[in-house]
Amino acid sequence: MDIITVETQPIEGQKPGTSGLRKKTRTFMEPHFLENFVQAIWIGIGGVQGKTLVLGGDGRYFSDRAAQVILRMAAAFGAAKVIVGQNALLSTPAASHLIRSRKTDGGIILSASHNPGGPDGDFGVKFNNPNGGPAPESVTGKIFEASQSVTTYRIMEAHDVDLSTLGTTSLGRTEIEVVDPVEDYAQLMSEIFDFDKLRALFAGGFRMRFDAMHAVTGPYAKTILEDHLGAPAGTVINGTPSPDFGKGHPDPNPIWAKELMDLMHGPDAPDFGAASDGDGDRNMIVGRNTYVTPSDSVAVLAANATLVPRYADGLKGVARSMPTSRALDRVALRLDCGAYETPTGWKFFGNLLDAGMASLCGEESAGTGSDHVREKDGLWAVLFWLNILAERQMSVADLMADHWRTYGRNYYSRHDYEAVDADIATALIDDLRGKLETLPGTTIAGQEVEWADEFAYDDPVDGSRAAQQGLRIATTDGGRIVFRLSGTGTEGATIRVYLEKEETDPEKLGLDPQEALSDVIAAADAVSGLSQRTGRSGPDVIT
Ligand code: G16
Repeated sequence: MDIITVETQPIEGQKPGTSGLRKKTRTFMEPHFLENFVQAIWIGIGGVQGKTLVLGGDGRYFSDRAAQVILRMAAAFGAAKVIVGQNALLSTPAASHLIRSRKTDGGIILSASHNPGGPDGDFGVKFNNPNGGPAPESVTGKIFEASQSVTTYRIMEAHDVDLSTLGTTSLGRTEIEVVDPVEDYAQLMSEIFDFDKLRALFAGGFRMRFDAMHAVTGPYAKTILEDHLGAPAGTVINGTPSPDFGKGHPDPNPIWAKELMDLMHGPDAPDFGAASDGDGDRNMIVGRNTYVTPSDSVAVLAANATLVPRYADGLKGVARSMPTSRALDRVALRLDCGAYETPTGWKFFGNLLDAGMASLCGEESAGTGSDHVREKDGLWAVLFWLNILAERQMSVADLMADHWRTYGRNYYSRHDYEAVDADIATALIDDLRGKLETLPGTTIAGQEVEWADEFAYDDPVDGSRAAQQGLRIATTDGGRIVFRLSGTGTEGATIRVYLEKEETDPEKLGLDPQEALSDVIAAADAVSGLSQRTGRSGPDVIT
């Protein structure tokens, strides 16, 4: 097997975003695009010679080809070993767990998360550090730098490695171990949660639907929910991963998981519904006629954490991304534990988790996780909810009502404007940034501004600073508007507007969120001129 050196030149647009490099699949399939980026990763992490890596992903279109290229490039660079999920499948949290439990030097995850797959969909490549978490900006910066000066890459000429058969083979001197993608992860879940209690719950007739959205969590959910916990066959729907996610959009929110939402709001709704995304790190929680926002979900998990064996002694601290609602802060106040506010991006939680400052984290973008891995974890969140429901023996609706009575409610919604002309979106943010200073004390659409700023984060562990992480406007009555541009889109720009309003009046805890937020929504439009500048009459997605 020869190692060849291929001449190339830097390709524009290889700057990792919120979570690795995400592009149109066809872009990744262009000559040298993937290879250049992998070469940049190897350089950015200081080489892979003698190292052990994990490799896997959500099985989307082009993953099989990309995995073979990465294996041949790892071999060409002298990697000692690559641990690969069977058929190159590994959910993101399972990959994180494997990186940690096998004490490897990191791993590569092939996924564009919740974005659609297929030749006309999206693809992505992300490097995770030895702690199992997404590489921090200090590393992604080096990878980007390397991508800008790459002129050659090395690759081994070899036949495809058989990734369908479990066991160990080799590629040149590099050992390739193909592992069951589910086994270790399922074991970890059984150590965190009270599986006996969950078995009893299902044995008692508790009905649940888990929508795997034709993505990676299908095999994980079937094994854990149906095989280990005894949920009836058919509990998991859309459970076979397909390269184009059944031509769907594997994003677990009320828009894209409509099949599940309709079921949960229908006459024969089961007790509990949940969904996960393309790579298994996001989750949606829904009870009978009750959708739980991700911001509320993490607050509920924190408030009830001691009911779960792993967290029985309490939480070390909690963390949320800045745009996530402050419902979690209310819980932290009562628990008297540390509460941290980080920029959007799971990578910012890594240091807090590693330092033992936080043990539970959550984001408005349907991500919840803990220190059991260093990624957010969809199925873990679902099992956490099940464990709480098994202990508290009440419906999701009653649990939420009880939570809001105890802590107050943070009405919350995110409005997304997708595929906006990038220049228009940038100008909108720039102009708003320019007038933030003048806003305090003024009234916008009936809302009095208390303070306004641009969020910057100083990491309390390593002192690094992340600037320009979103524009915040807070109103005197406990409302908050946040504007930022998404770092995961692949087409034009996505403007995200995060809307929040606190409510403690017991009479006003059961409103429809869009109704409760109508003043804040009007103020957001008035202060930014969003609808006028983009020509849009409303958001593309409301979550
Ligand atoms: C990624 C990040 C999350 C982030 C989300 C949305 O999630 O890991 O931390 O909240 O993107 O980011 P943005 O608002 O910049 O689009 P995932 O599930 O896409 O990997």
